[in-house]
Amino acid sequence: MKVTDEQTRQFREDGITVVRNCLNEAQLAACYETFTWNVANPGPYHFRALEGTSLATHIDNANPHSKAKLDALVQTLPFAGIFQQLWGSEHVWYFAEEVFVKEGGNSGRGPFHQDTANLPWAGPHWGNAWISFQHIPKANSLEVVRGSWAGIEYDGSTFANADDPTEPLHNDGVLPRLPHIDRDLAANPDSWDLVSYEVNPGDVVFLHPRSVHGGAQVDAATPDRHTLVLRFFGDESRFRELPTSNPRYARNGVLFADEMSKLNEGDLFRSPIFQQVA
Ligand SMILES: O=C(O)CCC(=O)C(=O)O
Ligand SMILES: [Fe+2]
Repeated sequence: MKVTDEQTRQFREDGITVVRNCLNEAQLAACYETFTWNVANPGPYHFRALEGTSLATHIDNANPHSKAKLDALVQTLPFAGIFQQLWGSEHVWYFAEEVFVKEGGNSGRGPFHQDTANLPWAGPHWGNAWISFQHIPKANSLEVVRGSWAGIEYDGSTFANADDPTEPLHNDGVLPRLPHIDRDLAANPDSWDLVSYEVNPGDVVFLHPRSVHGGAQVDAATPDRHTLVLRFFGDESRFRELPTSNPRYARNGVLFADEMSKLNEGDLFRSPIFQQVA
């Protein structure tokens, strides 16, 4: 699948673009089947801290039970070629998935964050394919702070405090605290330059995971959002040590921690555990 110069420019500059009708019906059905299985069979990194709060969302990351299914699935999807073009990379590797389930119209906006707060990554050739299975209006979609992928590396969000989405993950002063984007926007809608796209099933949003981003709320008109995120990396991707104060995320992060312990600061991000797709 060919992407346009404008989509490439958007990804490289803004950190986000959308490809309409990126997945055909069969591909979308295969993605939904894997997504549904993944949600029904949570893995060890199933994140429960938001349960019972106004942000209640089923989030699961790199579920090892689904790895074989997902490695097979990504071979049938067009993302390797798309990322080659968006990045200008010869090679593409598949990292892992994350799932987000918001249901019943009650979940508020997810905390803004950068995936690099808890994943030991650096470099331009990283990308999330954000696949939602419902029609999602712009107001309920993923939001990215334009250009932030190349800006400040902030501390993460604990994702555990519904009253303060900026509660720091590492909290050791190494990385600056996230700005309170929701509060700023409530005071002045022009305070942050956000990019988001209305999507229909089959459309895929591509974002650089170092972008400051967050998933908007669901509501009465759009009560449910089921999202499968597939993460990829290319030639210019490197290992970057995380701050070491939070034992859960120290240095290697929690995902594939044994593999990550073999890499050192600045090394090319390579491991046989990640399937090469181009
Ligand atoms: O869909 C969401 O609510 C958040 C997505 C996200 O954080 C990601 O793609 O990394
Ligand atoms: Fe994220």
